[in-house]
Amino acid sequence: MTTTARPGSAHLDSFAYDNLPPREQWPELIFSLPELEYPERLNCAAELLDRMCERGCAERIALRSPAESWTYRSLLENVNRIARVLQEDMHLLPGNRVLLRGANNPMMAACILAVFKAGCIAVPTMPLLRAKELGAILDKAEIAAALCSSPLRAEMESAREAHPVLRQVVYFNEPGPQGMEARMAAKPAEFGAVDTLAEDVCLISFTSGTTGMPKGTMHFHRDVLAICDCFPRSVLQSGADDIFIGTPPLAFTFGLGGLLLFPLRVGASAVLLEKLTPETLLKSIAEFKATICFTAPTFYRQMAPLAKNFDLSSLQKTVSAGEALPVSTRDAWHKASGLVMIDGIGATEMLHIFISAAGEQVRAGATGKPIPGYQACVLDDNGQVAAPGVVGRLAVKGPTGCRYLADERQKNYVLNGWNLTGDAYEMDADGYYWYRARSDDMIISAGYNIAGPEVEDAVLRHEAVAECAVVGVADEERGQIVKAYVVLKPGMPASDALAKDIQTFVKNSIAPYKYPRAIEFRAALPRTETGKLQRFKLRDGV
Ligand code: 3UK
Repeated sequence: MTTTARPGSAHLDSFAYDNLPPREQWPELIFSLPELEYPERLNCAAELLDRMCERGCAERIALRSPAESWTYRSLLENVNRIARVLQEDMHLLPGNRVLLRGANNPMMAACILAVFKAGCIAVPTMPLLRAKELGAILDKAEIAAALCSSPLRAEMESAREAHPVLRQVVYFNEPGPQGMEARMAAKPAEFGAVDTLAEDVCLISFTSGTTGMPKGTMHFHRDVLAICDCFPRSVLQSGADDIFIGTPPLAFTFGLGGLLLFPLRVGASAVLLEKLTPETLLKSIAEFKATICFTAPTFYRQMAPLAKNFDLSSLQKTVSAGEALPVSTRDAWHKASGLVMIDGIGATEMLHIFISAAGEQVRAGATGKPIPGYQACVLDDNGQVAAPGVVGRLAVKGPTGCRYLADERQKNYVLNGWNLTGDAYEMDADGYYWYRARSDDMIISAGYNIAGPEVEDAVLRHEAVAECAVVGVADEERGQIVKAYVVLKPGMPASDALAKDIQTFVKNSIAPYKYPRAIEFRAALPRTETGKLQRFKLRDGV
């Protein structure tokens, strides 16, 4: 092990420093709000736990699950005990990476925070990943230690067999004598946070990349707090009395922020639930009297027709992210719940949401404006700032930004200090940002540029349609044609006549050249664990 970490760093293992992109390839970082002025030394877990307890939150509920409620004090004590297990039993050093595996539950949350507090680097992974995918992450981030929730043991063990780099695994939610809970019981409840630099890496989040090797995005202690001090303060305006709920896994930064970091930052509470369906999420909102919900657009779409069966009177704010929010879904949710959806675009590279709007500021169809602390622009093909109304590449910067772990693709994401998210966007004269498509999802048919999501929104308005994905498929005459994959509502039989009817319906609502020349009915659409449509699979005919 080398010690080339930067002077003052708490990292005794310099892996993160050795594998950050060179400084000149980082995006520009801007700290334009007073709340973003952090001290040079900062441990984000100490800020979220010790400081909150000192400020009088100790007896408030931090985490809830169907089985238990943890106060801030009990969360702090459990985190301290786990941090001791990391240091004293597992002999981990600051800077070591720790793989984390588990569904959303209080122990998973505590393990992530304990890794931060011990100055190690958390590498949370999506619960559904298989041994092969885990192996790629273990090798890439050189991970020698893992904390894994007991139900995920089988896949963890096969990854371990194939990847000797992983030397130790401790299981949590595990009754056995070697399990985390038994080890914790033998530890005192105090632990002094490792005195990290604000710029010491504490989190490596792997993207759910659709193609190629997954990319590890590296984030600092400061970044973890910066996302809490941006979107939740200015747009969401959450406070200590809020009860957060939702579906995204804690291993996805959308969930890590929305269901753990944001609530802790303000002394609020988070409901952590495993394996939610639209129905059980609605039921849980009613049961836990949740006030803020985070999930993906398709979940809201599926919840809308069921909402009337539940008491959602506690619910005040709903956040949609992960993919574009079709206006038809925004409308359906508004009709069902009375709530104006807060759409927000975020990215693993940026850690969380950077363009959004709430309440009166919302313009249906637009994602919103850059949130305070972030700047955005649209770049044309020459890398110049495009005029309002011109579709181009979305570029953003703020206090957080892309730093890939040893990856050539850093140069594709960061250009002249801007983060390029890979999205085609348009800014209007009022500064609102309108999502068009993923840049590589734009369809070019007979010379026309067509954005799939716009066609999807038009198809989704048809009364027989439950879900829809639109892609370009190769066509000799037109280069590409627009093809819609459609899931029908229950009880709607597929037929050629219905396909024709949907085509006519779309032609009547948007420019006719955009209508889907081909329609295929499917029982379901391919999606990632985070609810994103996998359009590439449809293009490849899977
Ligand atoms: C797309 C959206 C339109 C967009 C994420 C909130 O999704 C998150 O991170 P990922 O790395 O994907 C990033 C890409 O997803 N996208 C996300 N939100 C929207 N497109 N409208 C939206 N509202 O293509 C973006 O580049 O998986 C979302 C918070 C944290 C996150 N990591």
